[in-house]
Amino acid sequence: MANKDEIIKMAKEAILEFDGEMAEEAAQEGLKAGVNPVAIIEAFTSAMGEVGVDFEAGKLFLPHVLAASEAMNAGIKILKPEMEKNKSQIESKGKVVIGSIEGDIHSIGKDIVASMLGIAGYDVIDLGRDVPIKTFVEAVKEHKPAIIGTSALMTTTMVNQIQIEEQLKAAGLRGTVKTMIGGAPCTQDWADKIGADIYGESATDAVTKVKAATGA
Ligand code: B12
Repeated sequence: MANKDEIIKMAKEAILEFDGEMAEEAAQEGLKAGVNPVAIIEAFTSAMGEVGVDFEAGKLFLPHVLAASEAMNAGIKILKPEMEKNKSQIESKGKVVIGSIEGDIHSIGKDIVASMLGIAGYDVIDLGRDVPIKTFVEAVKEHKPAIIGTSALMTTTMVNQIQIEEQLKAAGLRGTVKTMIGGAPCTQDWADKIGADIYGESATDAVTKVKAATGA
């Protein structure tokens, strides 16, 4: 049986080689060997970061990025049910509405955050991707969540996070919910600038900060 280092290496290689079957195999081997699924997801994420760097440098093209993200999704699909088995059995710690912001179809990072918050015991309402600002506002009205999280992966869409702040204020809802932002171009500075309550750098960071914000 492969050991942890070999499995982590295989997980990274699978993404770098756009190989969904290898990603599934790494996930399966990892579960068999008792490797923490989060460590495997982190390996996928780090390789996806390398793919992004090569894409930016013009060494890879969009179909490569798509194939890498499909491979990552294939691996995560194997890990998810196993992670959900460890889901907190106690009653819900509160509601979190989450989605990729209007104009942004990137969803991998948001999906990881949503699933880790679910595993941590939150009732997560995932609105999907390219979610209109007004849909977020309506979801706050309907579900009354403790937190609303938006994911933005592009400098062109992160500006829409300002709209979340403004539209929630206009609807008189801003005081009822904490806003959380994340995604590669977002920073603590950006959160401070737009008045978002929480910035989460990663899914683990998001879980820690949501727990602190909800007193759970
Ligand atoms: C995969 C990918 C795609 C895939 C997305 C598949 C999918 N279903 O998500 C596809 C191929 C579809 C795609 C399309 C495009 N992409 Co793209 N893509 C990427 C890539 C390589 C990786 C993103 C990713 O999934 N990373 C892995 C995940 C796990 O990391 P993550 O998203 O950062 O998430 C973590 C944290 O940020 C955080 N987090 C994420 N969301 C949230 C939310 C909250 C609330 C919190 C607290 C935390 C949090 O936690 C996550 C887990 O730890 C990035 C490069 C990069 N370095 O980011 C480019 C990148 C984001 N894409 C880019 C571009 C330009 C595009 C396109 C416009 C390309 C085109 N010409 O069509 C289109 C976008 C169309 C649109 N309207 O959105 C640019 C954006 C540049 C910019 N303006 O800022 C990037 C940066 C690449 C580049 N360097 O040029 N892309």
